[in-house]
Amino acid sequence: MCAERTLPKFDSTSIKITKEEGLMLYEDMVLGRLFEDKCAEMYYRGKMFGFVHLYNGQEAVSTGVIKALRPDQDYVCSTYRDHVHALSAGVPAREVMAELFGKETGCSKGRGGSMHMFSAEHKLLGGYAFVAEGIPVATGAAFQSKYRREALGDDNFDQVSVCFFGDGASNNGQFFECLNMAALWKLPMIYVVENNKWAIGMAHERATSQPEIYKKASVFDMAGYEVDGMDVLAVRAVAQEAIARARAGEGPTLIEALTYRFRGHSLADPDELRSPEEKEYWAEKDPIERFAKYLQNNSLASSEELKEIQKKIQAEIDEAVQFAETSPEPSPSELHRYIFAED
Ligand SMILES: Cc1ncc(C[n+]2csc(CCOP(=O)(O)OP(=O)(O)O)c2C)c(N)n1
Repeated sequence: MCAERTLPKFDSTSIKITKEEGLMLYEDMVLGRLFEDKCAEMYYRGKMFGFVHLYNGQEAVSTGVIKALRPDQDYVCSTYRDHVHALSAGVPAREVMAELFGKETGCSKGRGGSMHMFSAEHKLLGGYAFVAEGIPVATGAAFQSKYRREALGDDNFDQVSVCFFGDGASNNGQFFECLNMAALWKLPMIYVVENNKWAIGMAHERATSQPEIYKKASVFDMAGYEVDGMDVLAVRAVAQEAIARARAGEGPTLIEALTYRFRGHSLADPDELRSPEEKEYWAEKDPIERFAKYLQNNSLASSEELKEIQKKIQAEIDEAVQFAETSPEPSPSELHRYIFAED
């Protein structure tokens, strides 16, 4: 088992959330979890093709960050582990499921599949299969927001861009190049590294000279924070601070969220390299169960209300599967649509 880092202390009594906010955060995490449990079931029933990477265990990061953004205005950029980011960004579950089924009604019109969720409407810049590939894309989006606002004087462009990626991506050259540019130009950018300790079967500590990724921000004179990625309120608090900094023109932030994926790297991974003790240690930190306890202990929700939410979400997911199953395949006559190359 890898050595565990001491997590930064977060005093949840120091913040106040309303019942409405609490239920919204809970619902989003439950949606991510139940949606992906259904994905696993559908994958093993042969309904999906290629690699499918699930996000189980990391939900507090997606919810904590994305639900602090302005919906449909701020940009979100993801990786191949992108279903839950898409859901948090507001892409309807049925469109994400249909994309996984390769159907025309999917958010990328069935052309992308699991690793390439995209939605212009919801400002989702895409899932990307190459490790670190989204980092320059999101940095470019942040550059255009700043350029339109400052050079062209368009006040509507006080957007923030958020880029999610894994610990493995933080050793890629694009990470360093983009952080440098974002800091130099004070871009409204938030880099969220989801340190789940593993890059497929490579333990983070074995691959990285400085495993505390947030510290790399200081080299660029950038704000860098580590946060307990299993605590949605802690993630939300650090995200809100970073968003305010970005909107105020004070530049980018690197957030390192310490988290864990509860399943193998992809649904094709037998997950034999991580020890049972390590998996159990992290399973006990389940972010959804933890937040459910918080809501009940603070009289923000009863267990019946939480069960109702689970039931409602399960119905939404069942409907999404029905929609995906009955949707048409993309037509072969449209094979050349949505590509850049010309004959
Ligand atoms: C440029 C590139 N190199 C290698 C791969 C193969 N690969 C796919 S996922 C992965 C591990 C990435 O781990 P991490 O960034 O920590 O993200 P996580 O899977 O933990 O979410 C690798 C090496 C790839 N997709 N792209």
